[in-house]
Amino acid sequence: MDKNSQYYIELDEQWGAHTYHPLDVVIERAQGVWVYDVDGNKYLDCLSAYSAVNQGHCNPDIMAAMTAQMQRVTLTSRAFRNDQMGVFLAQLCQLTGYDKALMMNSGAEAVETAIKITRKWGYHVKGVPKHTAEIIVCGGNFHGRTTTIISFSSEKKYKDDFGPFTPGFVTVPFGDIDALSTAITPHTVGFLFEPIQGEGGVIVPSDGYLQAAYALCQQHNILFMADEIQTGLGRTGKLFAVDHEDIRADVMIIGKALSGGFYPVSAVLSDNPILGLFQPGDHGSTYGGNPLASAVGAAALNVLVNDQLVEKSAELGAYFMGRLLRIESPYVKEVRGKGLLIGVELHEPARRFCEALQQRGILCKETHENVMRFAPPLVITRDEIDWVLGHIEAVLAH
Ligand code: IF1
Repeated sequence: MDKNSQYYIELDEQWGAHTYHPLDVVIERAQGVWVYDVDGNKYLDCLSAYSAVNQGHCNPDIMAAMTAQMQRVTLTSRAFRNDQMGVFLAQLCQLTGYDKALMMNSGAEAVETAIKITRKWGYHVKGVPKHTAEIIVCGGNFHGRTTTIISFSSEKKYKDDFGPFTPGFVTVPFGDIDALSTAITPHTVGFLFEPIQGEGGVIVPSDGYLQAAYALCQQHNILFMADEIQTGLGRTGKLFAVDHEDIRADVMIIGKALSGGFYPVSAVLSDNPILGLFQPGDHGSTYGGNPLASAVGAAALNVLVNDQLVEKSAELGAYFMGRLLRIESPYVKEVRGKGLLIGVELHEPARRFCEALQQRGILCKETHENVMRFAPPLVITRDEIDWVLGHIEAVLAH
């Protein structure tokens, strides 16, 4: 029997929990910016697995490092040491300018880790009374799916059926510096934010907001906690999106592209006075810091640097955005973003436009109902962007 898309879709629907409503495209292989489905169609991927495959699908350098390490040792657990983790952490810290890093697996785990270390810092360094720490978060945030993280989600769908919730979080509107200032109390230990809200609909705060928020945090001895799981590692045309405002997070959270899509690798970066507070037994993970993840992460960073993907993202992103801004379409409300993280907000639901692009060989996914998100792998070429733009223009024209 010829196994077409429908066959696999029915398997998913019967045997899997229905936590997603994906486009009906069943991918069987991918290379660089291109993905291929089981029906023989080819698509240019403008989602990049939510920015996890910044280095391009099945990047050959990362693949070589992964297959080599797989044949040596994959998992030791942290009960023993391995010869890969420290080498990778040194490389990561030297690239990013932090004293220390702690590896986790998923993005949500890294966010949880950041919350724990920030609370510990609050009790041990700032002197906040035990179990009264508050972390300020932003409306419209997306930081993951664990029970603590959804406790401060403002999205009903992510939260409503899953209480009781973890206390200790205060929500302010994203981009509103006065609201942030008002929310600060003697119990505030951290301010957790995404420099550009991805799930929120590619929301870019106004220039100067993050700098002002950083200044407030410094003034009140509050840790500035950047979730750059999606925006980090070149996606926005800088290594980190906070670099656009020349500020540095006290606690930096990364994931996704840290492995280039081969394997879940996330990390929390910080300095000795903060991350140095963790003591044996405070935190851990069976797979966190394993040699395979370390080898993959090291290769993923090498590709980012050697292939100058940060610079490419800045240059090609500016070009992509410039052309999108020139589209005259009755459907388009706003074009926004930085680097190759671009949102096109429409006056109506974006799904039918995404489906029209799929027909033309381009994969993208709507976010927040009305926003088309374009975030291709950073290895995309200008010719490929031109080709994508031709189709976007056509789809938005009528
Ligand atoms: C899903 C969104 C993107 C993230 C930020 C932490 C995490 C994510 C800023 C958690 C994850 C993903 C998860 C994926 C959809 C996706 C997403 F639309 F939901 F918001 F990328 F835009 N912080 N984002 O963006 O990382 O634990 O998943 O590794 O379906 O949940 P994770």
